[in-house]
Amino acid sequence: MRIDIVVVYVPRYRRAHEKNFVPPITGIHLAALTSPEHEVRVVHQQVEPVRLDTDADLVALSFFSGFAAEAFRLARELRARGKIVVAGGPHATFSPDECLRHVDAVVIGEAESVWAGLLADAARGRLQQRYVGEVRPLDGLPTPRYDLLPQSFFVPRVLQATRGCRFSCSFCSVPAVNPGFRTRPVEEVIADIAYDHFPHWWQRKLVWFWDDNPTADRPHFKELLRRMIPLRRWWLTQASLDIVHDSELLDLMEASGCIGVFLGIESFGNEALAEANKRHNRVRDYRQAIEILHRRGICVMAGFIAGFDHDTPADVVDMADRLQEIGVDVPFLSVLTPLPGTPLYATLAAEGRLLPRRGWELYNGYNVAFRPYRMTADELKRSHTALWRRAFSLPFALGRILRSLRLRPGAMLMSLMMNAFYGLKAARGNTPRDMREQAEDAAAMRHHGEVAELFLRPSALPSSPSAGRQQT
Ligand code: B12
Ligand code: SF4
Repeated sequence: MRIDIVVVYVPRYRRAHEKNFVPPITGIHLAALTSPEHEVRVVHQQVEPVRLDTDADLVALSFFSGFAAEAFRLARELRARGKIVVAGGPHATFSPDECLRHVDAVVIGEAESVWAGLLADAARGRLQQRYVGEVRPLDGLPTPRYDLLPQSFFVPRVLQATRGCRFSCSFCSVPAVNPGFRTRPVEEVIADIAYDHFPHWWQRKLVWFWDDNPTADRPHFKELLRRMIPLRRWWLTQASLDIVHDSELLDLMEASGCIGVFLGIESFGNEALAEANKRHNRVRDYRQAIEILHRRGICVMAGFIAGFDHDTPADVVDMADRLQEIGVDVPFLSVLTPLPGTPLYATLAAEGRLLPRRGWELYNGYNVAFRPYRMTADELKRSHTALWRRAFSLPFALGRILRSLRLRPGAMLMSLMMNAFYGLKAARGNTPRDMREQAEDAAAMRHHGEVAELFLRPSALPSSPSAGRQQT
């Protein structure tokens, strides 16, 4: 069969947004899992259009909740042209019934145990509707098909050394999407890192771990870092703040070429952190933790969330100054989003606080889909936009760039590129889209008026993946 794997994307900014910095791994991983008897292509909608007149027999759509409306539109168009359409990913995992109104089959959970069977069934004309992936050990995963990526991606070598996370923050679906914490054999991760068929030196140099927290199993991660030292790469990852207390780990990170760490700092409010079940973060430790990473020359990227029950609009805007004070090099600013499958979703649904008539397009991390506690939904959106503008204003972005001049070269480069990127966006008024813009776009996608009623009523979803799962 000819197979197109499409990683769905919808712009989240008002105007054009250059999106070829770093690709998702999902498409090229699924392609690597695909038997060579099939002809496979990977389409990243963030950088290229999806061809509805494709000659593929089967189109596999991967999407987050925020992109579900677009995925359903694509499915409708492709099925009208006689294609078999299957769906997978976090949204399909938590909302399989909704997806099945738009696609021929859905994969719930991880694909490794079911993908080959699904394709064989499709080839024989015996496709079933639901395939439930098992949570298996990660041994033997293939190297992602980097050769199928458009060459324009700045950091094409994305990979995973682990899956899952040992924490359970209320707003995060990771514990449900990737249950437990699993590691890949070090040897196999090194094989991915050693892949070198990229045209540009920086593409060969850079490695981006798309893990949730690969540092959770210290012996495994330290062994990996020891093995990475001779490869002389520059690498980036997500991690938890507790890494700063492990000097052996920091030594190895430095020696193996770590240039950037993304920390989920989330909030400056202790009550908000408790509410988020993020008790492993302590506000008083932030500045020192970042300083420790800076002393190693590492660029600190950090995620912040606006809209916890304890937040007021002033607290939200104030985050711009506070993240600057603690020394964050690159901030990522989100609005609290009740993602399906999270404890937050279950709580807000039970409290009747999921806003009706707010479709999945508003579950994209930049919009408000629930009733906040100490402000209105509009106030939260407006204060988030004000936060975003202030945090990426020229003085703030420039200040961060100047401060990062003392970091190691790769880290400095990352800080420079990302701050310049977001700073220029802010200077041009290219802010995250507002709710009306996002909703209007989705309404256009729904032009046949047949997107499920669930689309307008996400509160009808199961709150855990198991509630939505059925055996085939
Ligand atoms: C890497 C990552 C990113 C990267 C790359 C984004 C990307 N498009 O891939 C970055 C940092 C850019 C990112 C951003 C965001 N992310 Co993110 N991200 C992840 C992370 C940590 C790993 C995903 C990954 O690559 N896994 C490895 C691959 C191999 O696995 P996979 O994608 O899960 O796919 C497997 C299965 O799901 C399944 N599968 C997936 N698709 C398909 C399709 C078919 C047809 C089939 C058969 C199977 C299948 O098979 C695969 C193999 O088992 C996950 C957390 C997690 N543990 O999943 C969050 C996660 C996916 N992100 C999430 C979110 C919400 C976001 C943001 C909206 C956050 C924000 N506030 O801005 C943005 C969206 C921006 C964007 N442009 O897409 C949520 C999605 C939840 C949901 N219901 O939609 C997750 C689950 C984390 C969470 N907070 O709960 N993210
Ligand atoms: S937010 Fe980060 S630390 Fe919390 S459960 Fe998700 S991946 Fe783990």
